[in-house]
Amino acid sequence: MFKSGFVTIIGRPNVGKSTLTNLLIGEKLSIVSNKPQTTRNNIQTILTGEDYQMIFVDTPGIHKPKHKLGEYMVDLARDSVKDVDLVLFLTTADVELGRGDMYILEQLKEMGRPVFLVVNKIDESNPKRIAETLKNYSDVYDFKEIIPISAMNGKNVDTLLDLMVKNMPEGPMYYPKEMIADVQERFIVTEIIREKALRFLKEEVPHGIAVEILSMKQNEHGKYKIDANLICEKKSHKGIIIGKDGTMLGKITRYATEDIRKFLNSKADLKIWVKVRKEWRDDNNLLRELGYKK
Ligand SMILES: Nc1nc2c(ncn2[C@@H]2O[C@H](COP(=O)(O)OP(=O)(O)OP(=O)(O)O)[C@@H](O)[C@H]2O)c(=O)[nH]1
Ligand SMILES: [Mg+2]
Repeated sequence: MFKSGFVTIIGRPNVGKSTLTNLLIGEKLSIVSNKPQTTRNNIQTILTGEDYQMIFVDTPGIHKPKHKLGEYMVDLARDSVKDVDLVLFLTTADVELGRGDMYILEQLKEMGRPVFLVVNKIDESNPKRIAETLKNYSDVYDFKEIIPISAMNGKNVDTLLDLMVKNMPEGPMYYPKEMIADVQERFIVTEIIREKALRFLKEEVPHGIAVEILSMKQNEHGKYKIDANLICEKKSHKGIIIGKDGTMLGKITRYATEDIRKFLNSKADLKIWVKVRKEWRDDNNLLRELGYKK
């Protein structure tokens, strides 16, 4: 019997949803950073085994939105639990069961789908804390399974995968078996650039950043030429992003180019221009242009 289905991964920002998604498919398609609110779109990846196919949906972290971009992100995450076969509710081994988590659990209760509690980052916690966390959560929700994991070192991820397959209904192969994602190359390239900006910039600057690909073409030798805008919210941010003598922008460009080459498996030339668009995170037209609006 062939099994298949959709699995959505939700939770607070920064708990490791994208790290887990990448680990499950064995390829880095979702960007990861140590700053909350890294993921802004629902990202579909596909894992096909001998007798199953699962489509994972990595979602933006659920938080209290402060602008229209945030509202869009939280709506996406919330909508992602509709019509799925299984929900992975990801959290970390904090003894505190916060209001953010409670809010998500309330929503899950209403939709009545099977939910696994996945407690991530056990590598940086101790057994006592982990045990307390598992208890606190199972006191407030009737989870189908409870699995402590580390998406960083892979601990227990095999067990998680087995349990997910076990819970998939009988179903068809939705995508060709060699396909690992339902996203465009262009999208991944913008995300790689944004990831480097998130990594190297500090405080509020990285959160106000968006990336727009102006052109992406391959020449006759197969080399990619990519021009991109890095959009920020303030003139003062522009200065920080460019850095003294262009060092910061140089660094972002260099690291992004390296990952883009690996991802496209081809040579690539990347040029980035920094643009200021005041309050783009609250501007419906700009949000739409940047792919952050339905
Ligand atoms: N120690 C440890 N760190 C982890 C683990 N999983 C993820 N991280 C780190 O946690 C941070 C956040 O990871 P992400 O995968 O971006 O988290 P996310 O839930 O997708 O975050 P948002 O997209 O902002 O909602 C990164 O610095 C990861 O390297 C883990 O199992 N152990
Ligand atoms: Mg993420």
